Amino acid sequence: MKIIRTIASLASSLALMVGFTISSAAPASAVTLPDCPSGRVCIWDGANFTGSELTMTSPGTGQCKTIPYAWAKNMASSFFNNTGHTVWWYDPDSCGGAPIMETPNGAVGNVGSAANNKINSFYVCATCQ
Ligand SMILES: [Ca+2]
Repeated sequence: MKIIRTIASLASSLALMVGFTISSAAPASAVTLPDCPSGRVCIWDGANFTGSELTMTSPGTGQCKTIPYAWAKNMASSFFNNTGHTVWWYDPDSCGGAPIMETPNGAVGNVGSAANNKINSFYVCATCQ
C-alpha cells in the first residue's frame, strides 16, 4: 500500500513538473519589424512603431536632414533607420550640437528618455557603418 501511495505521489509530482515545463515552453511573442522601405528613415509618435508615422527619404551619407513637418518635430518615440548606415539623431534642427543618440541600421522600438520626443534632425554617417 505504501508503495502505491509513493508511486501516486511521484506521478503527481511528475505531472506538476511536466505542467511547469509545458507552460514555460510557450513560444515567445514574435517581434514584428515595422514597414520602412529600404533607404528610408521612418519615425513613429508612439513606442513600438505605433501612432503617427513619418517616412523620409535619406538625405544621403554625410548629409543632415531636418524633420520637414512641424507635427513630426519632437515626436519620435520609435524609429526604423533603414538607410544601411549609422544615423546620428539631434534635438536642434540642422543637426546642431552633439547628437542625442547614435544608432546603426535597424529598428528601435523605444528611443529611451534621453531622446524621447526630442528628435528634430538626423545625420546619415558616411564613415561609420
Ligand atoms: Ca512621441
